[in-house]
Amino acid sequence: MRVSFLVPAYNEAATIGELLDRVAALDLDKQVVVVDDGSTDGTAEIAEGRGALVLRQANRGKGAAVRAGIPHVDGDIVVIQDADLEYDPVDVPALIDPIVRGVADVVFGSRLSGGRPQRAYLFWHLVGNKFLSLLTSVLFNTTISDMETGYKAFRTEVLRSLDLKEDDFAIEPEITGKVCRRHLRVYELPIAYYGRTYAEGKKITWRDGLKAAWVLVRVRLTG
Ligand SMILES: Nc1nc2c(ncn2[C@@H]2O[C@H](COP(=O)(O)OP(=O)(O)O)[C@@H](O)[C@H]2O)c(=O)[nH]1
Ligand SMILES: [Mg+2]
Repeated sequence: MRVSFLVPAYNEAATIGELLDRVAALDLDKQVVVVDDGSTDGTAEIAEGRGALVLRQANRGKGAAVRAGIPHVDGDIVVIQDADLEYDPVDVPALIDPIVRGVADVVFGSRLSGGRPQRAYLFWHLVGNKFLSLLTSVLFNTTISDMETGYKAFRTEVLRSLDLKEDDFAIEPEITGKVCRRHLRVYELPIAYYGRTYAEGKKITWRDGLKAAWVLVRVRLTG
Protein backbone atom coordinates (compact mmCIF):
# COMPACT_ATOMS: atom_id res chain seq x y z
CA MET A 1 0.00 0.00 0.00
CA ARG A 2 1.24 3.49 -0.87
CA VAL A 3 1.37 5.96 2.00
CA SER A 4 0.93 9.71 1.57
CA PHE A 5 2.46 11.91 4.27
CA LEU A 6 0.43 15.12 4.45
CA VAL A 7 2.61 17.73 6.18
CA PRO A 8 1.01 21.04 7.21
CA ALA A 9 3.86 23.45 7.90
CA TYR A 10 4.07 26.98 9.22
CA ASN A 11 7.55 28.37 9.90
CA GLU A 12 9.18 25.01 10.66
CA ALA A 13 12.56 25.63 8.98
CA ALA A 14 14.30 24.42 12.14
CA THR A 15 12.78 20.93 11.97
CA ILE A 16 11.29 20.15 8.55
CA GLY A 17 14.57 19.04 6.95
CA GLU A 18 15.20 16.44 9.68
CA LEU A 19 11.55 15.43 9.60
CA LEU A 20 11.58 14.78 5.84
CA ASP A 21 14.87 12.86 6.13
CA ARG A 22 13.25 10.56 8.70
CA VAL A 23 10.26 10.03 6.42
CA ALA A 24 12.60 9.32 3.48
CA ALA A 25 14.39 6.68 5.58
CA LEU A 26 11.17 4.65 6.03
CA ASP A 27 10.92 1.46 3.93
CA LEU A 28 7.49 2.35 2.51
CA ASP A 29 6.10 3.18 -0.93
CA LYS A 30 5.38 6.81 -0.13
CA GLN A 31 4.43 10.29 -1.28
CA VAL A 32 5.23 13.46 0.66
CA VAL A 33 2.93 16.47 0.29
CA VAL A 34 4.01 19.56 2.23
CA VAL A 35 1.46 22.36 2.49
CA ASP A 36 3.37 25.50 3.34
CA ASP A 37 0.92 27.67 5.21
CA GLY A 38 2.49 31.06 4.59
CA SER A 39 5.90 30.46 6.15
CA THR A 40 8.41 33.32 6.05
CA ASP A 41 11.45 31.31 7.22
CA GLY A 42 12.25 29.24 4.14
CA THR A 43 10.30 26.13 5.18
CA ALA A 44 8.97 25.60 1.63
CA GLU A 45 12.40 25.83 0.01
CA ILE A 46 13.84 23.26 2.44
CA ALA A 47 10.96 20.89 1.66
CA GLU A 48 11.44 21.35 -2.09
CA GLY A 49 15.14 20.64 -1.63
CA ARG A 50 14.11 17.29 -0.12
CA GLY A 51 11.98 16.45 -3.17
CA ALA A 52 8.58 16.86 -1.53
CA LEU A 53 5.50 18.04 -3.48
CA VAL A 54 5.15 21.53 -1.99
CA LEU A 55 1.91 23.51 -2.08
CA ARG A 56 1.98 27.14 -0.95
CA GLN A 57 -0.87 29.17 0.51
CA ALA A 58 -1.34 32.27 2.64
CA ASN A 59 -1.41 31.48 6.36
CA ARG A 60 -4.85 30.16 7.28
CA GLY A 61 -4.16 27.49 9.91
CA LYS A 62 -3.37 23.79 10.26
CA GLY A 63 -6.84 22.76 9.18
CA ALA A 64 -6.73 24.83 6.01
CA ALA A 65 -3.31 23.36 5.22
CA VAL A 66 -4.54 19.79 5.68
CA ARG A 67 -7.66 20.44 3.58
CA ALA A 68 -5.55 22.01 0.79
CA GLY A 69 -3.38 18.91 0.63
CA ILE A 70 -6.11 16.24 0.52
CA PRO A 71 -6.90 16.59 -3.24
CA HIS A 72 -3.18 16.08 -4.04
CA VAL A 73 -2.55 12.82 -2.20
CA ASP A 74 -2.16 9.72 -4.41
CA GLY A 75 -1.62 7.04 -1.74
CA ASP A 76 -4.00 4.38 -0.41
CA ILE A 77 -3.33 5.62 3.10
CA VAL A 78 -2.85 9.18 4.36
CA VAL A 79 -0.89 10.06 7.49
CA ILE A 80 -1.11 13.62 8.83
CA GLN A 81 2.47 14.41 9.83
CA ASP A 82 3.26 17.55 11.81
CA ALA A 83 6.49 19.24 10.76
CA ASP A 84 7.91 19.94 14.22
CA LEU A 85 9.38 16.54 15.23
CA GLU A 86 6.93 16.16 18.12
CA TYR A 87 5.77 13.00 16.31
CA ASP A 88 8.45 10.61 15.05
CA PRO A 89 7.92 8.96 11.63
CA VAL A 90 9.48 5.72 12.93
CA ASP A 91 6.07 5.15 14.58
CA VAL A 92 4.25 5.25 11.22
CA PRO A 93 4.65 1.60 10.10
CA ALA A 94 2.92 0.51 13.33
CA LEU A 95 0.35 3.32 13.08
CA ILE A 96 -0.85 2.24 9.62
CA ASP A 97 -0.67 -1.53 10.26
CA PRO A 98 -4.35 -1.93 11.28
CA ILE A 99 -5.32 -0.23 7.99
CA VAL A 100 -2.88 -2.36 5.95
CA ARG A 101 -4.39 -5.47 7.55
CA GLY A 102 -7.87 -4.26 6.62
CA VAL A 103 -9.35 -3.98 10.12
CA ALA A 104 -9.33 -0.18 10.47
CA ASP A 105 -10.54 2.88 8.55
CA VAL A 106 -8.79 5.35 10.84
CA VAL A 107 -5.97 4.97 13.39
CA PHE A 108 -5.19 7.46 16.16
CA GLY A 109 -1.69 7.52 17.61
CA SER A 110 -2.31 8.01 21.32
CA ARG A 111 0.05 9.96 23.54
CA LEU A 112 -2.10 9.14 26.57
CA SER A 113 -2.24 5.34 26.60
CA GLY A 114 1.33 4.75 27.84
CA GLY A 115 3.98 2.36 26.61
CA ARG A 116 5.99 4.84 24.51
CA PRO A 117 8.30 7.73 25.42
CA GLN A 118 6.35 10.84 26.47
CA ARG A 119 7.85 14.19 27.49
CA ALA A 120 6.71 14.93 31.04
CA TYR A 121 5.47 18.55 30.93
CA LEU A 122 2.48 20.90 30.59
CA PHE A 123 0.16 19.25 33.17
CA TRP A 124 -2.84 21.42 32.21
CA HIS A 125 -2.52 20.31 28.58
CA LEU A 126 -2.79 16.74 29.79
CA VAL A 127 -5.90 17.62 31.82
CA GLY A 128 -7.37 19.41 28.80
CA ASN A 129 -6.65 16.48 26.46
CA LYS A 130 -8.09 13.94 28.89
CA PHE A 131 -11.23 16.07 29.33
CA LEU A 132 -11.73 16.46 25.57
CA SER A 133 -11.18 12.72 25.04
CA LEU A 134 -13.68 11.90 27.81
CA LEU A 135 -16.17 14.29 26.22
CA THR A 136 -15.63 12.51 22.88
CA SER A 137 -16.20 9.10 24.46
CA VAL A 138 -19.39 10.24 26.20
CA LEU A 139 -20.82 12.05 23.14
CA PHE A 140 -20.04 9.25 20.67
CA ASN A 141 -20.09 6.14 22.92
CA THR A 142 -16.49 5.27 22.11
CA THR A 143 -13.18 4.78 23.94
CA ILE A 144 -10.79 7.33 22.42
CA SER A 145 -7.95 8.26 24.79
CA ASP A 146 -6.34 11.14 22.80
CA MET A 147 -8.67 12.90 20.37
CA GLU A 148 -6.29 15.88 19.92
CA THR A 149 -3.38 13.76 18.73
CA GLY A 150 -1.65 15.09 15.63
CA TYR A 151 -0.88 11.53 14.45
CA LYS A 152 -3.98 10.35 12.59
CA ALA A 153 -3.91 7.84 9.69
CA PHE A 154 -6.76 7.17 7.26
CA ARG A 155 -7.80 5.09 4.28
CA THR A 156 -7.56 7.87 1.70
CA GLU A 157 -11.17 7.64 0.55
CA VAL A 158 -12.31 7.92 4.16
CA LEU A 159 -10.40 11.17 4.70
CA ARG A 160 -11.79 12.54 1.43
CA SER A 161 -15.34 11.58 2.48
CA LEU A 162 -15.24 13.61 5.71
CA ASP A 163 -15.83 16.89 3.85
CA LEU A 164 -13.76 18.85 6.37
CA LYS A 165 -14.44 22.55 6.92
CA GLU A 166 -12.32 23.85 9.80
CA ASP A 167 -9.24 26.02 9.19
CA ASP A 168 -7.39 26.01 12.49
CA PHE A 169 -6.64 23.38 15.17
CA ALA A 170 -10.39 22.65 15.26
CA ILE A 171 -9.65 20.23 12.40
CA GLU A 172 -8.77 17.62 15.07
CA PRO A 173 -12.17 17.61 16.90
CA GLU A 174 -13.94 17.90 13.51
CA ILE A 175 -12.13 14.81 12.20
CA THR A 176 -12.68 12.94 15.48
CA GLY A 177 -16.38 13.79 15.65
CA LYS A 178 -17.09 12.88 12.04
CA VAL A 179 -15.30 9.50 12.10
CA CYS A 180 -17.11 8.59 15.33
CA ARG A 181 -20.51 9.83 14.13
CA ARG A 182 -20.17 7.63 11.04
CA HIS A 183 -19.24 4.60 13.13
CA LEU A 184 -16.07 4.10 11.10
CA ARG A 185 -13.60 1.49 12.39
CA VAL A 186 -11.34 3.59 14.61
CA TYR A 187 -8.27 2.01 16.20
CA GLU A 188 -5.70 3.46 18.58
CA LEU A 189 -2.15 2.57 19.43
CA PRO A 190 0.52 4.18 21.60
CA ILE A 191 3.01 6.53 19.97
CA ALA A 192 5.98 8.48 21.26
CA TYR A 193 5.56 12.20 21.83
CA TYR A 194 8.54 14.55 21.93
CA GLY A 195 6.57 17.60 23.03
CA ARG A 196 7.96 21.10 22.44
CA THR A 197 7.47 24.07 24.75
CA TYR A 198 6.02 27.44 23.81
CA ALA A 199 9.58 28.79 23.85
CA GLU A 200 10.36 26.11 21.24
CA GLY A 201 7.43 27.15 19.06
CA LYS A 202 4.27 25.48 20.36
CA LYS A 203 1.21 27.50 19.33
CA ILE A 204 -1.94 25.68 20.48
CA THR A 205 -3.70 27.48 23.37
CA TRP A 206 -6.60 26.98 25.86
CA ARG A 207 -8.83 28.85 23.39
CA ASP A 208 -8.28 25.99 20.94
CA GLY A 209 -9.34 23.67 23.76
CA LEU A 210 -12.64 25.51 24.30
CA LYS A 211 -13.32 25.58 20.58
CA ALA A 212 -12.56 21.83 20.41
CA ALA A 213 -15.29 21.09 22.97
CA TRP A 214 -17.78 23.22 21.01
CA VAL A 215 -16.88 21.53 17.68
CA LEU A 216 -17.31 18.04 19.21
CA VAL A 217 -20.80 18.95 20.48
CA ARG A 218 -21.70 20.61 17.15
CA VAL A 219 -20.59 17.57 15.10
CA ARG A 220 -22.50 15.26 17.49
CA LEU A 221 -25.68 17.27 16.96
CA THR A 222 -25.43 18.24 13.32
CA GLY A 223 -22.81 15.95 11.69
N1 LIG B 1 0.31 26.86 14.72
C1 LIG B 1 0.13 26.73 13.46
N2 LIG B 1 0.56 25.58 12.90
C2 LIG B 1 0.34 25.46 11.65
C3 LIG B 1 -0.31 26.47 10.93
N3 LIG B 1 -0.38 26.04 9.71
C4 LIG B 1 0.22 24.86 9.70
N4 LIG B 1 0.67 24.50 10.90
C5 LIG B 1 1.37 23.27 11.25
O1 LIG B 1 0.53 22.43 12.02
C6 LIG B 1 1.33 21.53 12.79
C7 LIG B 1 0.89 21.56 14.24
O2 LIG B 1 1.11 22.83 14.77
P1 LIG B 1 1.72 23.02 16.24
O3 LIG B 1 1.89 24.47 16.44
O4 LIG B 1 2.90 22.16 16.39
O5 LIG B 1 0.52 22.52 17.13
P2 LIG B 1 0.57 21.60 18.41
O6 LIG B 1 1.62 20.58 18.25
O7 LIG B 1 -0.79 21.01 18.41
O8 LIG B 1 0.82 22.54 19.52
C8 LIG B 1 2.79 21.98 12.62
O9 LIG B 1 3.42 21.21 11.63
C9 LIG B 1 2.61 23.43 12.13
O10 LIG B 1 3.69 23.87 11.37
C10 LIG B 1 -0.75 27.66 11.52
O11 LIG B 1 -1.32 28.58 10.93
N5 LIG B 1 -0.52 27.75 12.79
MG1 LIG C 1 3.35 20.50 17.39
